[in-house]
Amino acid sequence: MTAKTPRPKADPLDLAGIDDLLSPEEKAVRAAVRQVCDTSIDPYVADWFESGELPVVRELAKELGSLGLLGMHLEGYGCAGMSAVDYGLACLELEASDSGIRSLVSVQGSLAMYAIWRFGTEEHKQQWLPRMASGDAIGCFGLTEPDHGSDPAGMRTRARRDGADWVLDGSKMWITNGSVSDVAVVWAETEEGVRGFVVPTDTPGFTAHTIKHKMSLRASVTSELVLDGVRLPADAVFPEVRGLRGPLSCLNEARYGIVWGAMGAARSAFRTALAYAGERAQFGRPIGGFQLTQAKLADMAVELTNGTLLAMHLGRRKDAVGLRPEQVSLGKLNNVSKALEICRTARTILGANGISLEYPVIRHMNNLESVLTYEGTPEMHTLIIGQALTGQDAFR
Ligand code: TGC
Ligand code: FAD
Repeated sequence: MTAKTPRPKADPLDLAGIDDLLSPEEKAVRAAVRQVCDTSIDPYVADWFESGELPVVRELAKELGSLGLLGMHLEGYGCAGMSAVDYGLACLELEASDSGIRSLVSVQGSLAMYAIWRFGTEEHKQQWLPRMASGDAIGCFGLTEPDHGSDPAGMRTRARRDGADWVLDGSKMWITNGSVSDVAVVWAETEEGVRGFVVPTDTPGFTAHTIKHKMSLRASVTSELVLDGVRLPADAVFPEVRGLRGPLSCLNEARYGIVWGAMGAARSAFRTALAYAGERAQFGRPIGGFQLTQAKLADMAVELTNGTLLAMHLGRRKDAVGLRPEQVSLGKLNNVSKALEICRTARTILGANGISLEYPVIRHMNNLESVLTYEGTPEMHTLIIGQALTGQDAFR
């Protein structure tokens, strides 16, 4: 650049120029996801949130499936086989629309499909993965129970042998996609430790009840699963994996997507607050002209940049050598907490309008309260990092 070349105008949503770290192919993936968000999600999502329903869940699943977004980082069986960074970029764009829609995709691809892809038999994979990749079948992942959330080791759901069959009894709570699922991956205690089961949801004894009265993740189906003498054939179980290693391996995948996704919700709130600060005038000038507002906006831009860079680093590392659980925890802990702070600050900049669903800010803020809790609370991720740092287990 010569001294006379004018400096290109700064992109307020990417002050550090993180975009330059993306290849043209990665930018194309991002643009394709943004387009479907712009046309099929953004015009409707505030209404879905307000009504607490996702009436088009099946159509949406098929549309997302046709774009290759379901199980997009898995190879074979109709899955797109994309990179971790591609998957992260998709999560970011989806969550810029709504955390509930990113959750639909995360639970389908990173939890239910990943569990079957990683631990299932060839028959499980053939039966479920192509239909799940296309969005023709929806899956859920049942780990949490009413009395066992952070500590799944205490789960009470039991699977016992009855002749060649398995019989499952128990319940799972707060299960995303539960009442719209065709298949549930259910983790249950057996005589040999925790094992995973592939449960078609039309199996007698399986029921799912939608949880109402949520003030967060309202554009997402959340359910209680009841397993009352659910009889499954011998081959319904994941053959090899035993113990919590099974479900926790799947959580690594979904938590990774959240590292990116949270920055999408933050970006949307920041963009809204920045525009509002430029238009809203008080005391005879735009509120963006006051130092206190600028300090808020600058802090938000710094945290958005830091979080997106961390996501990018973890994505590149995942593609190159894989991630250790504490590296995923670092990203989930930081990015969700910072995204929530960004949304709360954005809400203050919007004043009274900040509490209205006319703007996306309070929707993102409320959604992130769920994202903070699910896939491991901040306390769990703090303790996972603490364990990695000190070698001491402080969970119990
Ligand atoms: P611990 O004794 O540490 O470990 C048991 C076994 O698991 C292995 N392990 C892991 N393996 C893979 N990935 C990880 N991240 C792993 N962490 C541990 C470990 O090596 C051991 O293996 P082995 O072979 O020696 O038996 O287990 P613990 O009982 O002390 O628990 C550890 C703790 C607290 C970190 C874990 O329980 C935990 O992460 N709790 C949080 C529960 C949670 O996050 N639930 C999420 C449910 S799903 C969900 O929320 C979906 S939200 C919807 C959406 O994603 O959009
Ligand atoms: P608890 O474990 O009871 O924790 C309550 C509080 O105590 C938290 O602040 C926690 O950090 C703290 N705490 C617990 N233990 C300790 C400790 N040792 N030290 C310090 N603090 C501690 N689960 C699924 O299996 N599948 C899903 O699809 C799914 N989807 C979800 C969707 C939504 C909208 C929500 C809200 C939850 C979903 N969950 C799902 C459940 C989620 O994973 C759990 O809510 C989460 O793991 C926390 O469990 P809990 O709610 O029982 O809280």
